[in-house]
Amino acid sequence: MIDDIARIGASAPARISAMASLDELRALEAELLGKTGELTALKKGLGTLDPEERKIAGQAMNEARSTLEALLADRRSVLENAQRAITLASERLDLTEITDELERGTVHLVTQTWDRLVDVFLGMGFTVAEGPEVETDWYNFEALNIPAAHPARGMWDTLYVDLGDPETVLMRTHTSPVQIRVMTDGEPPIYAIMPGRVYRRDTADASHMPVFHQIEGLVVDRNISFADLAGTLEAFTSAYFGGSIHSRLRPSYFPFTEPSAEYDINCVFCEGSGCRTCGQTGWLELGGCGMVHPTVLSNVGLDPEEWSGFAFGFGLDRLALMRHGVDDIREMYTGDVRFLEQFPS
Ligand code: FA5
Repeated sequence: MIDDIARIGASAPARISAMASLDELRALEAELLGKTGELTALKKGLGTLDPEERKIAGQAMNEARSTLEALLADRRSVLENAQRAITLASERLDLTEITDELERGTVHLVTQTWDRLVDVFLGMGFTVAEGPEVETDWYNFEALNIPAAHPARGMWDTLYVDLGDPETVLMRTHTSPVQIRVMTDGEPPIYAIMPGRVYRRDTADASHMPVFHQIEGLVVDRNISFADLAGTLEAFTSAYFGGSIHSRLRPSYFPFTEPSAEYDINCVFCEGSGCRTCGQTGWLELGGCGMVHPTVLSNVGLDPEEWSGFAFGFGLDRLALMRHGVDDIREMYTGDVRFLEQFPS
């Protein structure tokens, strides 16, 4: 029996270290030490030995079992570490890799357009002013010669703020109230542009958003004429769109300008020959303009006999659409990176 124990003990280290997986190791452990294992089978024969031999064989068997258990534990630890390393490698998150692939974002198309318009007008000698998005009825309507119940209020579907008397505080429907602020805060001569966000109860479609941007222009000086307005808009058009695009003014109506006009440019898609976007007219409408109404000048304490001026207001988002050939304004506001990254800043 001692020989059998010695044989098992001698062959075990090589057999144990040959085990390549935890499953194989578990099977070998059962073979060596389990209920039906080799040592257990020998143990059953101890009873047949005389007491002295039984003592020696029993001791040898215990030593062999302890040695095998230690070898099995060592091998198990090696295999468990190897298994853990494989798992860790497969689940590894390489954060440095993400840093490498991280791409620089771009300035939003609306912001790019805003910055570019400001650049163009600064180059033409204008200053920049801004006003609040929450306005009072006075600045948004009254001072602009649109009294309460004036039918022209229907031109701007207004979002009112639940503050103070009913319908006295509102989200500005256009940037024109900033004209009033510029004229009351400063003195002519005034050559200012006023970009900003505006709000209307408009349903979003390919050319409308309930929240969009406008850029307002205001000139007040002595002897300003309609020709100055037309010349300024033409100079802006070629500076912003390039020399092949021209402007035209069409008679229109705004309560705060007289005379009033719509400002159109040659269709940037067909350059004037007529296409689906411009409804075969060859022209695209970008905003309104006109000579500042004498009542508006009086409302801000300026003498219409001494001062005259012109104003304009364009859809800033629409300018961006025209310049970049985008056919749906809603694209600008989905936040879709695939759209935005087409306009690197
Ligand atoms: C005005 O808002 C006037 N305040 C413009 C003005 C200023 C006239 C100074 C005279 C003197 P209107 O409502 O037409 O006008 O809007 C001007 C431009 O804003 C439009 O031509 C269009 O380009 C843009 N716009 C209007 N509504 C929307 C909308 N829902 N979504 C996107 N752009 C719009």
